[in-house]
Amino acid sequence: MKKNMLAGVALLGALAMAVSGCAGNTGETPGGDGGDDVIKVGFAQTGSESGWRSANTESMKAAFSAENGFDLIFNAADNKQEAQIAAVRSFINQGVDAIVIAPITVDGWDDVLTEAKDAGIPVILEDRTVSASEDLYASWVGLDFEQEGRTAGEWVKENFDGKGANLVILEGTTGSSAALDRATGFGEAIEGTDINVLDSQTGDFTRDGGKKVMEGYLQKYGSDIDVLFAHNDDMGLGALDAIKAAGLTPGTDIQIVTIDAVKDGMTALANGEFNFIVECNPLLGEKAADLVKAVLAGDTVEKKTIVPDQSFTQEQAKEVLDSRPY
Ligand code: GZL
Repeated sequence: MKKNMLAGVALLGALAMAVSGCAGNTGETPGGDGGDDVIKVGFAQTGSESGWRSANTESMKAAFSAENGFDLIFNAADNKQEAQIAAVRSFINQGVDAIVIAPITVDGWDDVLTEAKDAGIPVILEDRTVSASEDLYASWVGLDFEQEGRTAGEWVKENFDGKGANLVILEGTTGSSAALDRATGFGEAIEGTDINVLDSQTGDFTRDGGKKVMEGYLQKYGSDIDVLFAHNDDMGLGALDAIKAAGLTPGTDIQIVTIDAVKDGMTALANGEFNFIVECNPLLGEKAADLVKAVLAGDTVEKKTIVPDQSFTQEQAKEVLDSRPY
């Protein structure tokens, strides 16, 4: 009887450990050299809306690789925030060790970030950021979108102020920190100039969106448009098709300034179809992975890490095009 009771107690103990997830948990900090130390990470990407996004996804997958000690669960939300939030909830239910998010829009994150915090799962933001309280995420690594917009605006001011120039704008995804902050920086830079903003609408960071909105601008304003500011290369590349279809020459009849500096954008700049590009570095994977490991190890990390950007003229694009990493 006693023997059976002891066996029963041992079995219950083992079951209790298995249920609580302690089974096999040696109590070691995740992120060691394999086995139980593998760090299980859920990454909620925006989608695949642009060349920049593809480069960012590639960088993240390379950094969160098995050989780097990760088990990555990847989700691309097709640029729909509700799908992205659902993905984060799924990561929480799967009991991942950490969650990384490239939040499509700034608002709407408080509830699911609170759920992750209550579940004891740290969240790292990469690329864009959120309006939720900073205590709901461990850290953010991204770019200075306001400065990117300001740099683009300073170029427009330098080249068009005092000429009564007409400007149209292709905005990024509505409510995204990239679009909001770029608009703020750009607006500050051209304030007080005689540059006339004819129109500003979202093309959702996609080529198709940029083409469709630019077609509308050309129908409405035609050759009165002197300069286009596109919040990313892909919308600018879509606008090229519309400008050429209208019998106008991009880079000459309509000068174009964009943000990102992906290969296709830099090619358009080098061949004279674009006039100026402000870089937005998508290679954030290594920094995001380092942040995850540091947070899980209990290290103190910076709340914000800004990755530096640069800008390019047509001449500079010709020089660097073949050596560009993305
Ligand atoms: C910027 C990023 C933006 C890019 C677009 O960091 O969020 O989203 O500028 C991308 O190309 O779609």
